[in-house]
Amino acid sequence: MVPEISIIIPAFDEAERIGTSVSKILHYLASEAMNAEVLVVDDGSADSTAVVAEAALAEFPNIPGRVVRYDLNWGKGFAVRTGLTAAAGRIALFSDADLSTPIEEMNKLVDPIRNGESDVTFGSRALDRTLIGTHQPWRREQGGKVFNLVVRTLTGLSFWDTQCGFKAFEMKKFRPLLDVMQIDRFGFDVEFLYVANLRGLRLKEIPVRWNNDDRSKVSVLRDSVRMFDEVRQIRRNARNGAYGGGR
Ligand SMILES: Nc1nc2c(ncn2[C@@H]2O[C@H](COP(=O)(O)OP(=O)(O)O)[C@@H](O)[C@H]2O)c(=O)[nH]1
Ligand SMILES: [Mg+2]
Repeated sequence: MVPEISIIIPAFDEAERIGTSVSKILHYLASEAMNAEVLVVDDGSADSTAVVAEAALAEFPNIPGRVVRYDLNWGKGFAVRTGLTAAAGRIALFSDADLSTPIEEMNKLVDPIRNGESDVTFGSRALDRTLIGTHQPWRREQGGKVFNLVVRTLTGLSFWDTQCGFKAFEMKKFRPLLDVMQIDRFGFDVEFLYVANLRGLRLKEIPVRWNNDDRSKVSVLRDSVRMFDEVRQIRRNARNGAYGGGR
């Protein structure tokens, strides 16, 4: 049976968190009787991420699940694209391995795609800040606001939080766009939204619950410098026509 939904979890050195997260997702899918598959993409982890994920998936043999892995760490963007390419579902949703947005929120993203209102839906921490339980450290949260301001200025997109690790796609429309995506690390979310918007897909930013997990894998200094570079690269690519024509 073709799954309706593919859930993709990009994972880099997540041996500590991935087992619990996969279990939570599978319990939820089972309790809701959803027709879904789960794909963990091991982004070149040096730890036992793949083994732990496989063990957790094996506990629900009725839910299709697998680990896709490769040896080098290419970055979250590359990992998510790998998962989307392998996805069989009509709708694909990716979620961070720490489930900062609880999986119970998934229908908020999936329903507008199911009923044909939207093509890309994405979780947001900016539209309703009362939904944030545990906040990120102050510096990181402010950094996020600055980053989103830069994104709005440089790309012309009108969204408030492009970076939440919880996004869903109507795959018939989004799959062809994967070919032009070039950003491998944390700037990929911006590229996804930019290209989808340019190509006329219907995007919707949706407030979701969110809780910071302080075992963050993101290095504020190294990764934010890269992210700003990646946003500038998106602008260059757009100018050079790498993303295809407008509407
Ligand atoms: N840091 C990092 N995370 C990656 C990479 N590839 C995939 N990921 C995954 O991207 C997600 C985001 O990381 P996380 O630590 O939750 O970020 P934060 O909560 O925003 O600080 C997690 O599921 C990671 O396992 C990578 O190369 N670096
Ligand atoms: Mg996280």
